[in-house]
Amino acid sequence: MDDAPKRLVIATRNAHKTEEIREMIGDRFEVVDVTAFPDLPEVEETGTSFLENATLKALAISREVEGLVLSDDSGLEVDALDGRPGVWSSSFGGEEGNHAKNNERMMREMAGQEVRTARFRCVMVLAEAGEVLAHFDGSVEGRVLDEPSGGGGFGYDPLFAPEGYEQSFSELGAEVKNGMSHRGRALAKVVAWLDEQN
Ligand code: ITT
Repeated sequence: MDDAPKRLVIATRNAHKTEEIREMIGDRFEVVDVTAFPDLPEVEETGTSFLENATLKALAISREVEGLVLSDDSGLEVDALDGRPGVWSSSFGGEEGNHAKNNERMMREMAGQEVRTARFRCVMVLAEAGEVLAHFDGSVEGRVLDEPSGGGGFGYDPLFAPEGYEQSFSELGAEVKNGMSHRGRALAKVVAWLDEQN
């Protein structure tokens, strides 16, 4: 019998997402992301919802690589900003994937704002051979801090304190974050679903 872990391809170019998923999923899967396949096309995120974008990414990559593909579309919804940046979280500061600029704009827009509630959302889509198998979601409530704090994590982590905590996700560290995060919650559903199939 072949006991080698199955490969799970994460349809992302964000190494932080890959690392979090790898840490959380343990040794049942060999986790790789699209950076392991230099010839794969860039997937345009033209959707207006997390589910649409997660579906676009999962389908496009699963048409190109063998086996199970998992995508993650995620972002921060801020109540005082009417839910922005949401699906546009990654380019909020004007430059795709520039976390420093994203956080600068967040601080600017939230300066003096009393209502600071927000949530991270994550939608994951599992696909194989160009077909969606299932989708999953997770969210975590919290608030936007006045100033960034802590050096861990990525994206808006230095500015986001989950409900019940004074510290940001960056200060709390990977284990605490993964145990309650939008991504952790969505991934727990993915794992339960995969377990049911076996
Ligand atoms: P891929 O599309 O290649 O997966 P991406 O980073 O562009 O990578 P998204 O389009 O899903 O991914 O945008 C997610 C953005 O939302 C991300 O760049 C951060 O700005 C923010 N974000 C999502 N999850 C986060 C987390 O756990 N901590 C901090 N910020 C997060």
